[in-house]
Amino acid sequence: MKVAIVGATGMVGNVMLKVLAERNFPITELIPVASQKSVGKTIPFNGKEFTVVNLATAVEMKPDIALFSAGGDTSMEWAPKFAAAGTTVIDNSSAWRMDPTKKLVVPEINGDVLTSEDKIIANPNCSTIQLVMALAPLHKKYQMKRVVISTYQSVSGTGVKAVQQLDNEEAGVEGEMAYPHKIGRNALPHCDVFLENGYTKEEMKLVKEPKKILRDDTFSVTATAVRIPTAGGHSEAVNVQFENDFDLSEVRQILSDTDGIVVQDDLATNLYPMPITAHEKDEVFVGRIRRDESQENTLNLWIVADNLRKGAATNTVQIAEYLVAHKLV
Ligand code: 2RA
Repeated sequence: MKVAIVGATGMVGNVMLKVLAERNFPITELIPVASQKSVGKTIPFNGKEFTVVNLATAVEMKPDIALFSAGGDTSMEWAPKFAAAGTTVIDNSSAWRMDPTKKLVVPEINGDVLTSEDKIIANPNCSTIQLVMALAPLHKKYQMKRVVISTYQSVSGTGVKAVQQLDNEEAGVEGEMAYPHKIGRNALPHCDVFLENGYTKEEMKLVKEPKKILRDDTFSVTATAVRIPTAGGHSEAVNVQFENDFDLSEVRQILSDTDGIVVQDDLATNLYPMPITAHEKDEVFVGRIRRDESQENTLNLWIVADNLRKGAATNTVQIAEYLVAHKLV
């Protein structure tokens, strides 16, 4: 399999390379793609060195699959060019996610929507992936009615500049600001840009993407996305009301039995998910499972995952694995 990594020198691109190697994805040729300033550099992969090329050259090399993490503008311009050359694109940006002609996929949930005709496939937003991984099996059993989410998102979701801002603040040195305010010992209710309705783009991703992935728009969602000074992953406090009542022990069992989910929930030993314990893992961790005593049929959950792995690179590679396993590429 000839595989291009568009954005190979970025944070998610680097994690993609790590995950591809860890999972022994069947790569015969790697095509690292980056901006002109990186062209000609080499990137190590599976004991070999591969030379970085620009986008136009990568299209001409006709990769079988191109994993994109290079921003929405690059995806909008270049994904169709790769697709026209016969490449299957799996894109991490928000560019194609809500396009009705494109699939938005978490393989464990809706991999079955994929066909060999899909040449541009959207990887959901990181905070969406961890949310639906936990909610999908519960929705199937109890039918969601309304979901209220508060996120606590790592600076790594913003990118290198944001991680550098936090490092600089902690080191007491001046540097470029990724955020409008200091992030150290702070919390910013501001992930991505504000929209006309007062929500941020990040919050509207949480409102819209789960309905497409779960193929059901009968439930409602509201969200508040908050940036906090952590590095290891995104956390979410989730309050979900179902149409039907549930049994807490059955909820735990359903989650424990779900591939990709790890329940960490033992108050006697202070066991609950945390970014520092989710860091560099591919599972989605669920804890603080308890009934909301203020409203019928309603559950509170705490969900944590590494936003660069299952939230981005690993889910992307899992989509590629699904395509290969089902002979769709
Ligand atoms: C964030 N989910 O955390 C967005 C993009 N990675 O900023």
